[in-house]
Amino acid sequence: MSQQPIEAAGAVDSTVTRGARLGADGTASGDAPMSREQVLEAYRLMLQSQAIDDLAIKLQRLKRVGLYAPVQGQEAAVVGSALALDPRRDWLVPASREQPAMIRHGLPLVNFFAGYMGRLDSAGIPEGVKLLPRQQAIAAQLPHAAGLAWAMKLRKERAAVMVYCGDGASSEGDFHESLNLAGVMHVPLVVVVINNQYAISTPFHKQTAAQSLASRAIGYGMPGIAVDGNDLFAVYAASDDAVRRALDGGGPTLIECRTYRVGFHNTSDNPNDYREQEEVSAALADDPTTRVERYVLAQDLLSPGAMTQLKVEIRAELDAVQRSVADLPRPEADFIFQNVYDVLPARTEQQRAETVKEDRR
Ligand SMILES: Cc1ncc(C[n+]2csc(CCOP(=O)(O)OP(=O)(O)O)c2C)c(N)n1
Ligand SMILES: [Mg+2]
Repeated sequence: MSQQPIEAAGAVDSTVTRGARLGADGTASGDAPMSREQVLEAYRLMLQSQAIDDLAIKLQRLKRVGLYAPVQGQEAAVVGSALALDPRRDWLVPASREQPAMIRHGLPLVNFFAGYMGRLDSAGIPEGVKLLPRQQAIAAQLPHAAGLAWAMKLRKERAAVMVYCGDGASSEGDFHESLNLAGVMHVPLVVVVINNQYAISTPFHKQTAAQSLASRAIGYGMPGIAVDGNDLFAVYAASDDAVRRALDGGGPTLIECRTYRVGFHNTSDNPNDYREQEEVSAALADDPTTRVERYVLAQDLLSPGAMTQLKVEIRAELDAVQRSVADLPRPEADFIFQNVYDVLPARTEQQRAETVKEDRR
């Protein structure tokens, strides 16, 4: 077999994209890659994501939510990529911090809150919604996504699969195996790596000696592109290109969105233990939603009054949903022991009995 030509490296653009992009002051250079309706949809989803973060953290403090991982700081990366998909056609495979993408793809708010508030009977993904569940096991969603994309190809269905993972996940074996398979089988997969600079407390430079995660794409024989993950337009443009390539039989793409996890890893984490406040302040000053908000005002897409009204409506809707979910029946305590084993092992059976007894007190 002849050797892979070295020029293949030329196919890989691992630099941060330039061109028609949205700057920190809210001005776009070049033509906007999104329509007016798409910008407004993105802005609404970004505001809703912020409101969900606030509400879920409050509910966790009230012991009504078990654990929550906020999106804060990553809204443009998550929303900009998800908006490149057609939910009726394409599949979305999340990691565990892509809440607005899951909602945009068709997960109803009630089901979303039911999952976090332990009303598991109501938390499922409705039939027909092309979405996989949140994945807590780091990188374990990637083999599923590569397989799903391969299935689309085998079935000759014209659909793209978008899978998310973090910078930390990109150091797992599952990442390598999945991207390698996706490259070899030339499947319609878009891998969005949300590089938020941390895997819990481990900063990027301790996770990898590489300068760029996008440059890994060359090893899998696919295009790799790094974008400013706080720039809605840059993320959308790169994702839209990648989805089109997937649909047109051009195979997989790796997109690295460079952003910052402004919030804590999750509600059980204290990031002040491992990072400096100046770093967080700098990220806060480059908030991705503020960029879009400035653009929306400058382009007169919404008046200041309509913007305030929208924020009030979003919060009121979430509050109503969370109240309705709180009224749903709780599952019995032994629910968590079902659907794994046919016959429970002795120790697990003992735990089940203790849990049920504890719950009846
Ligand atoms: C297989 C596995 N190993 C370890 C963990 C514990 N863990 C939870 S989140 C996390 C870090 C993930 O970092 P990253 O992939 O960058 O995603 P982020 O949390 O920053 O969104 C780890 C190690 C886990 N959930 N699964
Ligand atoms: Mg991370």
